[in-house]
Amino acid sequence: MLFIADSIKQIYTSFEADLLDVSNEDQAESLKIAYLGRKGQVRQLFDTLASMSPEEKKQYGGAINDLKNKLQDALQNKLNQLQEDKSKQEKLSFYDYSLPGRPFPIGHQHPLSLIGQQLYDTFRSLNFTVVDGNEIEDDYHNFEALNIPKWHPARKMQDSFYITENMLLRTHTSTVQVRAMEKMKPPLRIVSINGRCYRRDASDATHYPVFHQIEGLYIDEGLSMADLSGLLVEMMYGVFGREVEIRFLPSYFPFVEPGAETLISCPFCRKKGCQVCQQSGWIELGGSGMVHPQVLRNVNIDPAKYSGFAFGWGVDRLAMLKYGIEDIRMLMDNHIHFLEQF
Ligand code: 2NM
Repeated sequence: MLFIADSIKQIYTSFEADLLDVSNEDQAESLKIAYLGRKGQVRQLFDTLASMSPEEKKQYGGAINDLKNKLQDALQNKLNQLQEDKSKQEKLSFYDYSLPGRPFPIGHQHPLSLIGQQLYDTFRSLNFTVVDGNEIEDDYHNFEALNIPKWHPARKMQDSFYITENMLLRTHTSTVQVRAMEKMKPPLRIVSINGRCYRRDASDATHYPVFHQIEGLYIDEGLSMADLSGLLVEMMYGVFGREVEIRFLPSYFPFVEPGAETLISCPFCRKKGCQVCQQSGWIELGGSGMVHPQVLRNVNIDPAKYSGFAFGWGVDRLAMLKYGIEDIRMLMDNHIHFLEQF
């Protein structure tokens, strides 16, 4: 009765091959009829049992039964899989995956932050300590310590917003330098970047009651304006990516001596003359100078031993120059279409 064992194997292999071709429920049904139906191949095997002895019936009946169960299970798995594929297909046609996605809104850095980052990188690379301080200050740190007593005419030029008689919105970030010098022993290298300052100015395209300063301070033995000049060149390289020249025009600030209005050669035309520098080849960016001995004494630094330089420049002005922004108020208005350009 070996032929029954062979038939079982044969039927199973051909079933497996046929099952691979089944790709829908109708085909699965035909396959079921062909193998497991009333006249199917498995049924026919069962029929051959009729003429067998009881032992043979026992032996082969079980084997045929196993075959039947295997085929039924395989068919059921196939049907389940077809069902699953069908519902996936339905979902796919509900969502159109070929449509372009909705753009994910990514924020933009404010131009002041961009310049601030460039300045930060430069000064960190030069081993400066980055410091900041309060926007609300007392009269002493904003004026007195910086050699600007109550009666001094410089106070007129830096009219402030007062909170009380003694407390005000800082008019510059020199307050930060004063507080740092009170705490730290020289030699010291500090910078405050993008510090908000306030002055009672009428606003126009180049003035606004709120502006931002970068102020640096370097105190050590034997420093001079030449060191200051070199640092400013480096600072401008960080922002414009170009080597500029520095020009000092003698000027007066109560907290420095000598003091200078400080200009750079125009990074756009390299001194040939253009719209940005108004054909002059030079652009004024702020003030600088050697820290006044009285300011050093005010913070207990011996001016006989140490000297230092400081500068205070406008970050708003740098941002306007670099990005061609014509009105300083654009930096404060928070108009989304303006900010999205950066
Ligand atoms: C400027 C111009 C020149 C300055 C001086 C100091 C301090 F505190 F060290 F004395 N900080 N910043 C300074 C010097 C600021 O702004 C136009």
